[in-house]
Amino acid sequence: MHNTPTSVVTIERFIIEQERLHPEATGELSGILYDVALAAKLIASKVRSAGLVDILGATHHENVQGEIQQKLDVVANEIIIKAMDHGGRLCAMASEEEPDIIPIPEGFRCGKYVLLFDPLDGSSNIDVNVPVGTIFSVYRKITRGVRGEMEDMLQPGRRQVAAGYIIYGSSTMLVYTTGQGVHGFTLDPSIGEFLLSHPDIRIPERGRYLSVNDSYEDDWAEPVKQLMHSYRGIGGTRKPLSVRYVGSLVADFHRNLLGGGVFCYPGNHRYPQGKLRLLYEANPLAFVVEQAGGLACDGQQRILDVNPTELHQRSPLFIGSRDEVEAASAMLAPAALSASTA
Ligand code: AFP
Repeated sequence: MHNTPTSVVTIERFIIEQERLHPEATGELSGILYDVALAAKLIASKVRSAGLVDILGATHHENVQGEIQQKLDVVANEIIIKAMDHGGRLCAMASEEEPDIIPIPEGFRCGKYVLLFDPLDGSSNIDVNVPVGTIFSVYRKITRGVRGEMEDMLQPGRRQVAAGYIIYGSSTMLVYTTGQGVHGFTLDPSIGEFLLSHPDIRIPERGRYLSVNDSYEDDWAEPVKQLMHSYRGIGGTRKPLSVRYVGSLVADFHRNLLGGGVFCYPGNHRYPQGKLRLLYEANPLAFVVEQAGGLACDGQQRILDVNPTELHQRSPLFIGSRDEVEAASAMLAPAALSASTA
């Protein structure tokens, strides 16, 4: 396969080409990726018109038909469920927006995969026209029954078979991996197609950017404070990283993936596990970053090796360029990361 940014390759064609590399593939995973791409287009069109709601709709709460306006994260959640539940490829889903497993409705066939997703991450940024994103993660079912169960959801991230995200920014991009590198597609809104724009993304080994909300500094443990000081070059130990923090994980992650950098959301005294969710945020982005040559840890161990115990479990996160995450791991949990990735 010799796809370059100058050849016009739709996401559908790319997925088919990837599938051909696996003669044993049944096409089910490809089908999931098509459906995710469809959901992404539907969500993108809603996000694009978010700023027009107050102009076209009657009030803050009612639209022109007199229906109650739903928050966009709820809309995105419904779009994904409706795009995915009837394809016969999934046996259950889980969403950051829903307390429990989302079953496949009666009457539809169940497949051999589960999908976990954060439908609209960073949604508090929508009101101020700042990029938001969708994050997704796919695992093969491990239980024996027809329907997906909690055990299928609570698998360590290293067992993911696909993961990725969609960023609704100045353009809409879908970035995903199935364990064979990381590939990015940009939505051409004039034809409604995702076109291959970033084949085989590699994250620079050294970072340029540091993404962290340092208003929590007073609550950080001493080693975390030291790590952040070192990233900033305080004390002259290294060239400082430039601070860039959007407050939308997907946007911060995407910048660091392309330009090199590290995103940190440490635990603190008040929230020892931080804010981000292991299954919907940390694991999928960790799979992407490792496939691009980077690393992700929680300060104690590699993210992809954490054994989840709860659907909505939170996790500290240090993710991005290899050198920067190794520095985090060396300062916060000496020797742990290098042992698990060796
Ligand atoms: P919202 O969905 O509430 O905007 O949260 C976004 C988010 O989960 C993630 O996208 C950001 O990186 C992180 O929270 C920002 O959290 P802080 O405001 O605590 O820095």
